[in-house]
Amino acid sequence: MSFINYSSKEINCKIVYYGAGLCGKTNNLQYIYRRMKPEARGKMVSLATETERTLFFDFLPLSLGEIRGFKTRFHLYTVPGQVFYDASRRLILRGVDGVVFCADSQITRMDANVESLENLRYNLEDQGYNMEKIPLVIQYNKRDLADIAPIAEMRALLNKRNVPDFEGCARTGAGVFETLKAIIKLVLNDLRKGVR
Ligand SMILES: Nc1nc2c(ncn2[C@@H]2O[C@H](COP(=O)(O)OP(=O)(O)OP(=O)(O)O)[C@@H](O)[C@H]2O)c(=O)[nH]1
Ligand SMILES: [Mg+2]
Repeated sequence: MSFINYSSKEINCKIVYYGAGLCGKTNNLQYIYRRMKPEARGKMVSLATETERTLFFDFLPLSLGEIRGFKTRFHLYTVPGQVFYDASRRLILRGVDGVVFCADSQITRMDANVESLENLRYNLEDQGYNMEKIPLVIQYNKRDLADIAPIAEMRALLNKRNVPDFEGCARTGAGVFETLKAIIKLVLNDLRKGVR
């Protein structure tokens, strides 16, 4: 739920990067962190194992200037993709305003992508959100690898709602800001309409 504080003139929005294990969610946030000006970003917090798998979440707050006199902050989170961390994913989805679904383009990961998208639907609806209405953007990540599925195939499988989608390579940063800008735009549109 976007948090609008009228006395301090602040808007806070929460964006969650969701997707199967190792699809590249943490790499998205790391790239954003590296490229944002220090005055626009807060500290990035990562709770990860030694092998860099996200254990609980990553968190990166961004200050994106003012909208009609309100300081606007976006709080970016990633969920842990590993199947057994479902309780954490549910917790992190609380109060979400927009979701980036990060898909792994490798052919061998298609089942994991589908499973993760279904898990997102289940967890959102469990908390009273409508999967068909929540601001959603899809990123087809790891386009730099060799054994990847064609975009048309991934679209047919993962983007039935026809939401904005982008090819990406989170390691080099390709598509990362396009994805972020698109989800911010959708969240702000909803905010303007007073949906949330
Ligand atoms: N080749 C390639 N590798 C990538 C890309 N994005 C991420 N990786 C690699 O994939 C691995 C996993 O990336 P993470 O960003 O940690 O994945 P994650 O989705 O946060 O994984 P969990 O925290 O386990 O859910 C790392 O070794 C990354 O370097 C990409 O676009 N291309
Ligand atoms: Mg991670």
